[in-house]
Amino acid sequence: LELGSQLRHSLERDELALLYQPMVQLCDGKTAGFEALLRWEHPEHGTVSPNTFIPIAESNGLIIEIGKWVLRKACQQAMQWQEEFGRPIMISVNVSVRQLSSTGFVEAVTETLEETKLQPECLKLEVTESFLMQDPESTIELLHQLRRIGLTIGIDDFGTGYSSLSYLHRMPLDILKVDRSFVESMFDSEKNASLIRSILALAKSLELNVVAEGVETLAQLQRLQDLGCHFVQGFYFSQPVKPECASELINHRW
Ligand code: G
Ligand code: G
Ligand code: MN
Ligand code: NA
Repeated sequence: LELGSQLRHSLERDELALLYQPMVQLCDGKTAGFEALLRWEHPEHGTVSPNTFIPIAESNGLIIEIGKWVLRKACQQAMQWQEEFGRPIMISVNVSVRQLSSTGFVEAVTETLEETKLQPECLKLEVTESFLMQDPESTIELLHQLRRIGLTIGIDDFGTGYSSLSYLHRMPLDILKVDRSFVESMFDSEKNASLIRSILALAKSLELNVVAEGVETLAQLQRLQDLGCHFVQGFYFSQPVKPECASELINHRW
């Protein structure tokens, strides 16, 4: 059977799972929240990366159902942590282009929040730069609707797409996530170092908080802190982990 039709059964067979990667707040070294990252535990192929199956789910339409499952699961988990730890825990969910553009997306998010009782302020949606620029006028409207509900919106993988600056400053956004390729190469040359400085300056002028992704070394962490980055994420702190392991990171001081 091809992967696409197997994917169709993955939900009912309980083969999808979310891992959680902590996002660390630099001003106090506290865990600010987690990004939910989807995995498919395939009975024969083992763990399949979302890089492989999300494009399939996008093309056969399953992304809508999978996306709803991810959203509900992540909100339930955040609510469970809130009850356990007595304070709100921020959760970030990646949403794909087709999911965001589908009719009823805003309603589906609203329903999930009502069902799970999670405060909207605890939910962050990560959208890609390419999505934002695909149809900027309707995107601006959609983001306003999501913002009115109370959600936080972040641009994921920033710097890898082609953002129009004139549109970017009109987009109702809260967070800019610097793509990990910039963090990876920041010590390679003076040019690369100034590139990351420029992204941070842009974020500042757009009044966006910055998350640097893919932080793997102490040197990267220190430089990012000096450059005024607000949040960091990466293997230096933790890989994406199962919910039980993530629980242990909530009160950890980094
Ligand atoms: O977790 P990992 O680094 O393997 O993720 C690979 C890619 O899959 C990343 O671009 C990430 O944003 C994307 N991804 C992970 N989880 C989800 C999800 O739940 N929904 C969508 N649409 N993309 C996801
Ligand atoms: O596109 P997005 O930013 O959502 O992708 C998240 C992906 O990045 C996940 O698959 C996650 O496993 C991966 N990731 C997270 N931290 C690091 C890191 O420090 N180094 C590398 N190479 N990948 C990372
Ligand atoms: Mn992401
Ligand atoms: Na990214």
